[in-house]
Amino acid sequence: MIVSPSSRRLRVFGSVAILTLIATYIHVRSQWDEASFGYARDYYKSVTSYFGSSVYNNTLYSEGNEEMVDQYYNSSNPCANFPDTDGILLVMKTGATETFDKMPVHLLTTMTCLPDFLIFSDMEQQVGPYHIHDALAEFDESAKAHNADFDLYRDQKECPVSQKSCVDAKRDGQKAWNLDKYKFLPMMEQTWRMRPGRDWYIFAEADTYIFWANIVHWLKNESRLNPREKLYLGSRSFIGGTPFAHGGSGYILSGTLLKHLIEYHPGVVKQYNVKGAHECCGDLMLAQALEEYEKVKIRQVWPMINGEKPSTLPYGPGHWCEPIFTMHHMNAEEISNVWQFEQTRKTDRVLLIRDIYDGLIRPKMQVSRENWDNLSDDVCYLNPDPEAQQRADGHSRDRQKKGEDMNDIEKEAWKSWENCAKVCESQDVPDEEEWDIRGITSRENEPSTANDTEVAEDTSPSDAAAREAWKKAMNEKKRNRSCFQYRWHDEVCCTAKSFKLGAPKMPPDNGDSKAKWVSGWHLKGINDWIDAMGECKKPAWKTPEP
Ligand SMILES: *[C@@H]1O[C@H](CO)[C@@H](O)[C@H](O)[C@H]1NC(C)=O
Ligand SMILES: *[C@@H]1O[C@H](CO)[C@@H](O)[C@H](O)[C@H]1NC(C)=O
Ligand SMILES: *[C@@H]1O[C@H](CO)[C@@H](O)[C@H](O)[C@H]1NC(C)=O
Ligand SMILES: *[C@@H]1O[C@H](CO)[C@@H](O)[C@H](O)[C@H]1NC(C)=O
Ligand SMILES: CC(=O)N[C@H]1CO[C@H](CO)[C@@H](O)[C@@H]1O
Repeated sequence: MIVSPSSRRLRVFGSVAILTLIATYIHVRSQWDEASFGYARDYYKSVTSYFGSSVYNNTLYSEGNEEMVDQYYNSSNPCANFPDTDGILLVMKTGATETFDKMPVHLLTTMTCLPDFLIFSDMEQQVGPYHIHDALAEFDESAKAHNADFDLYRDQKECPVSQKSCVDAKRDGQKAWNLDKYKFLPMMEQTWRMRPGRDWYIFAEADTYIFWANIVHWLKNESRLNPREKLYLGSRSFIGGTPFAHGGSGYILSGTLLKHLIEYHPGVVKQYNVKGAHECCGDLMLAQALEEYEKVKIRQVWPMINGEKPSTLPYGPGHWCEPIFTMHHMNAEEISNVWQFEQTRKTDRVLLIRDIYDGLIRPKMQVSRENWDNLSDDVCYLNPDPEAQQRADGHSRDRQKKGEDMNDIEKEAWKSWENCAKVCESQDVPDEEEWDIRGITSRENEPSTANDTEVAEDTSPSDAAAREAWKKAMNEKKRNRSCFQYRWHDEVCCTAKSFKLGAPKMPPDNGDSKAKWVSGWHLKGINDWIDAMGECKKPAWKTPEP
């Protein structure tokens, strides 16, 4: 081998340099050990002891939920009460433009306790140590090339900066939605290939929160469902008469069903990739594929699998003693809060919808809020004047109570928010104390019986029985309430048959008091209803409907 003088010089120089580096390293390392690292360790110790080893004030603890949650949040052992998810796989779907907004909070909360999961997107991505798979990687190239829905897919790969910067500049959220439907079936195929043979596959979106303790307990113990059967479970929606499991609420496939769909029908993914151009939504297409190839229809698990979040859930009849499995439209802050709620609950019994209300919503309820939409829109009262009817939105118009069905209070309800509030007030039921006042009056009016002194006794058996009967009837009425809250805006009064917190609403530009949104909660009626319902004796698990 011929070595030129200059390269020999380089080699000598290189060796000297490396030797020098090693010597320096050995010399300095001993100092690091005592100095920098030691310093860092001591600093860490002092910080943790100051805060009491990852124990913090529980920011959810507030007046009204002291009975529900601990005052302190001990975050040192988050997975202590996490269920054994053996045999169950989570598959979460997101999109490249939102991955970094939505995924980190999952990775900081529930996913820290999951031994395994898959994340799919419309581009291969990496978030810290977590890999995001491109659901569309194997999509037929020629099918992609001639499909405008794939513009975003191509643009994303060209984006020289962060996806967020590229997409913000275009303000084109619709494109991510158009692309989303193509991910569902390829995702099924890749999931089965990468993680075959699980009992259950839970599919969710990046804005879905999963209550793991409940869903695992139900799947493994409570539901009596057999994963050897072909099962497709979710919250049922319809498009064009076809029932399907709403994707954002999360849905569940048994391993057997996924195996059959993917292994026994090799053409299904390709066929639906083509079909995608003519269908609105991927969750619908999945239902179509399951029906076409496996004759399997969705089984309804709502309201346990749920499309609302704590602030929009309609608490009340049918949404109270039911356990909750999922919630949807959850932003990162909401996900973190619900996780913290689960972590700081004082009990580990099954989490019911009413617990969400008691722990997270009740402390926020107040008599009224301005510039607020409480989502009251079950029954509406409008100005009967034709012009006003014309002005109102169709939704409120369609939900009007018929003139002849209205009482006097309801007839006036559109005139002001105060009038609107009276609709709920008018359903109030007298409290038990009033029995004594009323009871005496009614007894005074009774014809006197053989022994007057006995009638005056408040404790006579017949009297106690009457009191009980009255109480029962009043309780019945309390539970039967149909107005819990109202919203008034521009001569439209709407009331709701459930109670929910809702969301802020932009104040009107012109300061017109008629245009202002006022939302109110009839707290007495809500609390009466809650009292009349009593404790939930046991969780109202729903049997999946065929
Ligand atoms: C915890 O909350 C209390 C009051 O509730 C407050 O005085 C204290 O400073 C808080 N501690 C920390 C570490 O924020
Ligand atoms: C916090 O939890 C850890 C682990 O469960 C426990 O060892 C520690 O004592 C707890 N700290 C407090 C202050 O309760
Ligand atoms: C679920 O069932 C298994 C066996 O059927 C049992 O060992 C386990 O304790 C049950 N878990 C719960 C939370 O009931
Ligand atoms: C409950 O309400 C319905 C409809 O509002 C009514 O028909 C029924 O009589 C009510 N029952 C009681 C016990 O008040
Ligand atoms: C979720 C919901 O029902 N939102 C409604 C709130 O109120 C406005 C105004 O009536 C409606 O347009 C929304 O649909």
